[in-house]
Amino acid sequence: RHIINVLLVGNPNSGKTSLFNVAAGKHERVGNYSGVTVNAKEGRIKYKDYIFNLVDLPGTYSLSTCSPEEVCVRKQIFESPPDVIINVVAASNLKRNLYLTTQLIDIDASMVIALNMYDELKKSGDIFDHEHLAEMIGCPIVPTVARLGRGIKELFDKVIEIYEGKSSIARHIHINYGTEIETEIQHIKDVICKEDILGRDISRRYLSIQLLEYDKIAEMTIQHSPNINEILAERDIRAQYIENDFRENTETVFANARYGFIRGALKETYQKGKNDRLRLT
Ligand code: GDP
Ligand code: K
Ligand code: MG
Repeated sequence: RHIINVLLVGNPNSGKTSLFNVAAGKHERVGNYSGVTVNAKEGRIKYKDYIFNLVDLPGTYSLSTCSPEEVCVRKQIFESPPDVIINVVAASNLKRNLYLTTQLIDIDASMVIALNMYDELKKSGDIFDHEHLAEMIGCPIVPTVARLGRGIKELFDKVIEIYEGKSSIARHIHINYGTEIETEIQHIKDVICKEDILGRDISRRYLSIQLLEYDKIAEMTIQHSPNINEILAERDIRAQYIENDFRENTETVFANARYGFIRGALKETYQKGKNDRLRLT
């Protein structure tokens, strides 16, 4: 049997540990507060022709480098790259949860989204065309109710499809940050491309974005590059252009662009339901 390495990535309280427990038959503590999962936990699942090596990680809102959780998740993604990431997204709080998703898209990870807490969404009466969103972002989205074990088989069926390269909607897409920013990203990418400094599977585009955001781990990634000085000088110039244009620091500019993408995507796919209107009046 082939082994598929799968990583659970998502916000705190999105239901990662519940999903891990129900899929791997474990009994890790779940709780409606953050910080229950502090270390990576592993479980094995036999399903169809495969063995899944499933890893549960601490929750994180982004992949910037502010918190120990974020550093832990990034380390896991880049130092032991999984075959497939399951991005657990709480349907009850899409706007916030999808922020991390935009970063996973930038990484160009092989990914399936578990649209968890689907019961909460149903209860709210809101209508979410998740199939449309899936097409927009080129990544399968599977509704799940981890607490009740619903949708788990369907989720792992999609993981297999992605792994086998048979997903009909999986595409490499990236968030379009707009012409000005895209131009600056390209300039840095070009400098990085001159030397193959990476030797591992990390998207140059993502690295360029992170350098523009003055990300410390990204800077460490290029520390042995023969042209590190050239890359950092180019970064400084390009970041300055962006900051002059937008009158904000680059981190804020990228964050705003990501939220802008999410707002646009949800505007097309998400409709407040009757229940909500009743509650408001
Ligand atoms: P984690 O922080 O991402 O590991 O999330 P947990 O698995 O600890 O779950 C956080 C809380 O959400 C717990 O109280 C779970 O029982 C609850 N929960 C998990 N999945 C679902 C679901 O699909 N629907 C609902 N309503 N609650 C869920
Ligand atoms: K939790
Ligand atoms: Mg957990």
